[in-house]
Amino acid sequence: MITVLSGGVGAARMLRALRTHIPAEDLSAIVNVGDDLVLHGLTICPDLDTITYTLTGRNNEVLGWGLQGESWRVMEQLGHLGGANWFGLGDLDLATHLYRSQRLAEGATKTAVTGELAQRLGLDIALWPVSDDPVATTFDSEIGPLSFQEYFVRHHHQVAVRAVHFAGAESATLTTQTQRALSTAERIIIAPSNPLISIGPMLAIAGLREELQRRRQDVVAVSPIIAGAALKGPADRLLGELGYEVSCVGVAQYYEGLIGTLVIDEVDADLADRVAATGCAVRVTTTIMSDASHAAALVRAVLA
Ligand code: FO1
Repeated sequence: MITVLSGGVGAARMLRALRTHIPAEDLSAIVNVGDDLVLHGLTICPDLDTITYTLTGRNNEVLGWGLQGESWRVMEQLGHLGGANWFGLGDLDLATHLYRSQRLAEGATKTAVTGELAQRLGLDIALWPVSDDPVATTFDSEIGPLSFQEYFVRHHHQVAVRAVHFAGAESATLTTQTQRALSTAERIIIAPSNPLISIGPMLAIAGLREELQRRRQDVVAVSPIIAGAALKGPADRLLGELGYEVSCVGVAQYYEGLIGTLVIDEVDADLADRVAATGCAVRVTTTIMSDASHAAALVRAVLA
């Protein structure tokens, strides 16, 4: 079993590449729930949905989230009514949130609903929310406290952040499925997701950090920072604002003691010694999954 600690888009692409090399029954993803929100009375789980949509060939590759062939009539009408439409929920995507919200209201767990949606949409790998308890990533920013999606979407992650919090993490527990996916994994991969806000919320839940420390030699992370910048999203900016070096060395420092190997991009080969000085092995390869051959190279590096 290969288990991947996953955020959104970067993790979805890594899982899609892994899936072409290993059988579905040998691949599972443990997914961040810190981006989840309740809006219009609906529970929305962006990272779980991005992975489900991407691995079933449905993700809107232009936006990076939501569904292909989407229309926006509900949002347009909501705008006419004066409702909140800053967070775009497409007409087709809304069906996912309606289904999930109804099932949660009936008492189903997030884990169970994720499995139902995955099965109906034809996802063949195991997909587990890290916890069934609420864990909400929030920010202390220059304009005051912000929820994850207020920071990310409403303010386009363009406001300075002073601190990140994971509300609820102190009392949240890992699900039994998550614990099993970790304990039975021959290798645990940390996807090239944002360390601070995609992997960080999971590390804040009791048991996960300890399990990575215990299994450290089997843990391989992929740096999402290449030549001092993130391919997508605010990982570079947040690392700097929260006092980390904005490079794969900063990523290695954030994961210090938790990983046996960090995979870094070949453009950062000159930083390999400084990464190794944090106490992990370093593997240098192309980490941008721009086509099938590059994705295959990254897969070989994380599985080697
Ligand atoms: N990202 C945006 O930039 N704008 C949106 O309006 C937006 C809506 C949205 C709806 C459902 C969903 O599953 C994801 C959505 N995202 C949107 C992406 C999401 O905010 C982030 O990419 C992730 O939370 C970060 O991984």
